[in-house]
Amino acid sequence: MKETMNDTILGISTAFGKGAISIVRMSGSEALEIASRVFKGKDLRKVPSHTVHYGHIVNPKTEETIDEVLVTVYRAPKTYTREDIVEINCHGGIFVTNQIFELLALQGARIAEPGEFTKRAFLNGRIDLTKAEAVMDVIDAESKAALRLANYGLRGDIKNAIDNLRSKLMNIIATIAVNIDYPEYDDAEELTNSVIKPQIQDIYNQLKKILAYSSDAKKIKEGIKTVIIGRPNVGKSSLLNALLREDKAIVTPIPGTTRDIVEGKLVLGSIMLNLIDTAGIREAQDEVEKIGISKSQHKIDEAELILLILDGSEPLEKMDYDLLELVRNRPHLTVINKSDLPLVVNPEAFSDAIVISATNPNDISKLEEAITKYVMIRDINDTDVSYISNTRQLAKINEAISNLDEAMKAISENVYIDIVDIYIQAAWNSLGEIIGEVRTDQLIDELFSKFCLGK
Ligand SMILES: Nc1nc2c(ncn2[C@@H]2O[C@H](COP(=O)(O)OP(=O)(O)OP(=O)(O)O)[C@@H](O)[C@H]2O)c(=O)[nH]1
Ligand SMILES: [Mg+2]
Repeated sequence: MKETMNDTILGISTAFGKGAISIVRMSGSEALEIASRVFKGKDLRKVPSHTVHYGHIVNPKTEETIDEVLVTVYRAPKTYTREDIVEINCHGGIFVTNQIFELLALQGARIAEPGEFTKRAFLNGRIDLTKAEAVMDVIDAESKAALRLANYGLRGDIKNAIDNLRSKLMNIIATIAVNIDYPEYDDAEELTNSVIKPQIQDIYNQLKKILAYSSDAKKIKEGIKTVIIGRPNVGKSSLLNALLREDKAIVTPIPGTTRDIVEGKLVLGSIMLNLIDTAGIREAQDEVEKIGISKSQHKIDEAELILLILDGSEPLEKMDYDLLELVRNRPHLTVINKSDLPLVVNPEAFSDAIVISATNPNDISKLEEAITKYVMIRDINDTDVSYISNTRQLAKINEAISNLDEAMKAISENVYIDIVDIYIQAAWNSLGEIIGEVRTDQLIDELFSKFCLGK
């Protein structure tokens, strides 16, 4: 069915499955009318906005009662979508929820596309694109810090920062357009060099700063890819299990136990690690192990943090030295394991080794502290910068940066001012796409389709 903005949409806004309550939601000009046809209680068309009403959902044809419910009525424009909204809180069974949903659909409400409620909020001008994307980030947040970042977006910090930069660009565009005669400058060339160029440079610097902080923001949102490596039997899987507090990977005294990648998520305060346990690296004994080892090597290349595990109870082998060399120029921590056994590896020989036993919970806390310290994400309370973690938004920031770079180059080369103007306008457009002031229908459709149903 083709979406239009005029019809009344219908969605189940709670997660699919059995629960204490479910919420069936409608938005649109017919929402109150449709709801009142199936609701026995007060006349919903006459109740004030933002009020809750007790009653029953009754099939108007059969007069059969379907559920006892609470209905909340929100009248436009102070609602999530800026349209009339009705939310039915029913009992949280799958069957009963679907019954109410179907009944409303039969009365003329159209089943909403994923994200269509939020899309309406955007199209009706209640929120900009950065806020819409922040709604999704709030839902997806997996740690305290990720939630805090999402809330910056929701509060409008990103929109404000972008608006501010865009209005500065608009000033430059206006200056060029009116071609003001500055008596104190002999010619246009001097004007662009001494007035316009520093202004562009300033905006450029601010965008660069956003980019610099965004890598932290991305890590907070998506987690840090952390790979556990080492030769067979050093205790990689034991360590993964200890960190996850779960028997996720198989542990045996037989070297070559882990043959495939085992993954898990670990939240450490404000950061999240995507932990990956790998097959121990050695001369493979068979085909399966060979594949496992080659996967391990791939993971090392993609890692944002490597935990290199050494067995402290045995003399180091050539493979240990090879691995130490491999991680030398990559972000890594060296972990000497099995410290409950007599140590033959001297920790002093390493500048930064952490000595632990994977079997000792205190040591696991010690390792977690070391990881947190090593990763050291800047304090995200820094209010001076807007953190952007969204890939689409970052691509647009990059576009704006390269256009401003071109503009400054053009000025240095004394290129005709109209060309400079084109680059500045392109940058202004790229920033406009971040907040959705410049947009295509395709972008909007794609973006909202990533939402859950009923949101
Ligand atoms: N004493 C002692 N034994 C440990 C410790 N950590 C792991 N082990 C033992 O070492 C053996 C190998 O442990 P795993 O965790 O399977 O080692 P791995 O590095 O994953 O081995 P592969 O998967 O074969 O590469 C098991 O018998 C563990 O119980 C430790 O801190 N102290
Ligand atoms: Mg293992």
